[in-house]
Amino acid sequence: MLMKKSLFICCFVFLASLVAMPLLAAQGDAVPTSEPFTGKVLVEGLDAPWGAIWSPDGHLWVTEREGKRLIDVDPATGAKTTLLEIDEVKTGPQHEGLLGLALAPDFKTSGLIYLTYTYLDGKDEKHKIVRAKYDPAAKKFGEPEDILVGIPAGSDHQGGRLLFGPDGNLYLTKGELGHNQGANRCKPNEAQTLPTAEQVAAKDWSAYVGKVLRIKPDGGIPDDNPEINGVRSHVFTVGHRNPQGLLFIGDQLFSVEQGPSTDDELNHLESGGNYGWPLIAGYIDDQAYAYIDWSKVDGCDKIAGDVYIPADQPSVKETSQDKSKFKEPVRTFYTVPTTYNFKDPKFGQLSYLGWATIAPSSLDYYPPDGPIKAWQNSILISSLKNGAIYRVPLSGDQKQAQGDITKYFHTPNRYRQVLVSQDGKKIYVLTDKAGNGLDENGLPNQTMKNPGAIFVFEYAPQAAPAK
Ligand SMILES: [Ca+2]
Ligand SMILES: [Ca+2]
Repeated sequence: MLMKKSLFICCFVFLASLVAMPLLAAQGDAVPTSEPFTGKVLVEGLDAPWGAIWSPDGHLWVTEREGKRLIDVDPATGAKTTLLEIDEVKTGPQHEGLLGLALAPDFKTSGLIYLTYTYLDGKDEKHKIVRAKYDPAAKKFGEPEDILVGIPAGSDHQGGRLLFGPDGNLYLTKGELGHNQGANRCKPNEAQTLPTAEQVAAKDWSAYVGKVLRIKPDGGIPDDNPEINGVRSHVFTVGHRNPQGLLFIGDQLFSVEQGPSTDDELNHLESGGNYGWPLIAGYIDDQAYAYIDWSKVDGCDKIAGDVYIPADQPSVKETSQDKSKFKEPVRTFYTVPTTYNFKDPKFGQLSYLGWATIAPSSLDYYPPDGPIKAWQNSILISSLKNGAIYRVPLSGDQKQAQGDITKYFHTPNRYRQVLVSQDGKKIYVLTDKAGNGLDENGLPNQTMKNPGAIFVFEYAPQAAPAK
């Protein structure tokens, strides 16, 4: 089974009302949904909103990936102002541009915000982290200062989520640039490649693809970063595909990453851990995935490489690895048998939309004392492909997933980030401005209903239940 039955039971009540009503039709529309949430469009037409955080005065600070801007959005009215524009940002249709942002823990005194984006270094595309200082009089940020430059970048799987930990260090998710698939299928995947001492000394960060990095606020390497294969670098964890979500709950770090044709992952990240990609997708179970190094296949550029297992190519079984060297995910979305139909004709040319994945893009935490009782101590995950929020309840020690996954707030859009309001009563969702997803009937949709929007779903226990 692709999904547990309970997932559908929960969602149908909510979905039914969404389909029946013109929800989220236009900016400012307040449209009743089924109890207990109402939904509205706060703002629309942003230039690919990618990351959002709460500002010190309770506004949303949002990066526009293609707009190359950091903007302030009033969460009550949707009014927006520009805080910073960065001309140097190199944009692309999907993965390149201004990405994550993080407020310095000492913002009140330092006024610093950290941002991460792709840029051109000569002809080479790279990825960097900068910081900029807030000018309260001008209500704008000043010229950014480089913190860490020369991180690899490319046209696919950039990662890009940025977060401060309770340890005062910065964490950055870095994808493996989509190597070994699609247009980049003949480039070797280096998510398992480790930096050498010589590379670190030369500030050659080429092995940072497919990793989560841990970085001092001045760009340096923390003294207590893991020594992996005898080398300490910015690398905190290894073996990721396209990690786009990062979350601390207390001092516990979680991530979500996009799997190949199955096995999107929720991971609990531990220092020095190896999360398996591309040798392993999801659990070490040989289900619907085996690694093929296309760069070593004769005539690679002439073969229409795909990400699931072609019967006629040499592949490496997951179970041939030493299991003790790898960390398995907390949860997958979803693990399916090798016999799964990856080419369901109802998805036409966009067959990947029928694969057993949700394309997770971010995650946030619903706290144990939040007013939505059923949601307490849960992780919320935004889905690009399905335009929905998935809720994963956690165990009491907040380290394991527990219970059924439920799905909420589906619309024919791609959800880039989910953010819980500070009072726990509202859920904010950023949408992509373009791309492919699934419509109300679970069929391919190439026209986003609310491009570049921020939605607000408000908990409304007093609202009448939907019939
Ligand atoms: Ca993994
Ligand atoms: Ca597997």
